[in-house]
Amino acid sequence: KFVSARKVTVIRAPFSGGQGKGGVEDGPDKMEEFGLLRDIAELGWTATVDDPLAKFDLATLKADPSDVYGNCKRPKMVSDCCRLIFDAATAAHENKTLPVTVGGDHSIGMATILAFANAHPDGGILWIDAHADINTPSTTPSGNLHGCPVAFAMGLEEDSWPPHFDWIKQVKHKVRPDRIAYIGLRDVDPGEKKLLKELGIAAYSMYHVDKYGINKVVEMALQRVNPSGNKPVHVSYDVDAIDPLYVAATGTPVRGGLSLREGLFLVEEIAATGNLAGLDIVEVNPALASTETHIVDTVNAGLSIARCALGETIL
Ligand code: 5AB
Ligand code: MN
Ligand code: MN
Ligand code: MN
Repeated sequence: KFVSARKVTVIRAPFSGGQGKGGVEDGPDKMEEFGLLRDIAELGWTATVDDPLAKFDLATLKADPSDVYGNCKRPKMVSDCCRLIFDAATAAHENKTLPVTVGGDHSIGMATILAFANAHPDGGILWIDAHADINTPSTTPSGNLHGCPVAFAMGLEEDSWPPHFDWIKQVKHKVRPDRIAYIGLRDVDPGEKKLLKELGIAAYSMYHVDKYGINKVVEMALQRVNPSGNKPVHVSYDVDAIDPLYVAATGTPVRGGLSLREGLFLVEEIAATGNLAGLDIVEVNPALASTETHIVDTVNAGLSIARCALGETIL
């Protein structure tokens, strides 16, 4: 269909410039150490690995104190890296492979969902997260660009953008507000709430998961972003959507999240539609664990998300 014969492109995104904490750049290495490529192969997929940021010295770029614009932190680093990830994801779509982008912080989501929307203008996006990540440079309370990727990919409030992001303005098909839905929200900033309301974006918070159950929520979300049921779907999965009981090693944990099973069920459901055409797994930060168990649990949750997305079923 949208992806030919079980081919994935694993896009490594060992990137941490979208937020201040160190360690999230080790996400791809840890996921690979725990068997990401083995698991992909065991499920019958052929993987090509792309490492678009390999040419950068990311630690030096992150330490550059001059890379600020207004209150936005590291706009040049985020933009330069996202542009390369956008190109890698675009190539993966052109080759009819399934891009699986492994972060790294969630700022790289601007690149992957923009590439998806541009390659599949009629596709739908699910953003699985405790946070809405739709702050603009004028609403961001932290200046951390991992809280802003959805706004950039939608082209919201372009006048407030650091000029580094001008390249996004040239991308033909942006993310449409009626083609993205959230699941798992529980920490949304005031400016974000206003944008979600104004734009009429489908947002299923933990309140809705409690009220309707995860099965109904996934069904409603898919209905919103893919009403015909036959268009491609991209899943941008921030592991902090899952409760910190199961996923402790992440930068911005918020209690009261999805259970591990709810978090995996929703990917199993999307995989079962046969429409999955893009996946991000982000915000695994092995350095933020206080015990070895935290690292093992968090990385294994990331791997389980990947396996469920690629069609693993319990029976
Ligand atoms: B994450 C916050 N909304 O903008 C902000 O982990 C948190 O990619 C953003 O979802 C969290 O700084 C970004 C307060
Ligand atoms: Mn594609
Ligand atoms: Mn988050
Ligand atoms: Mn996020």
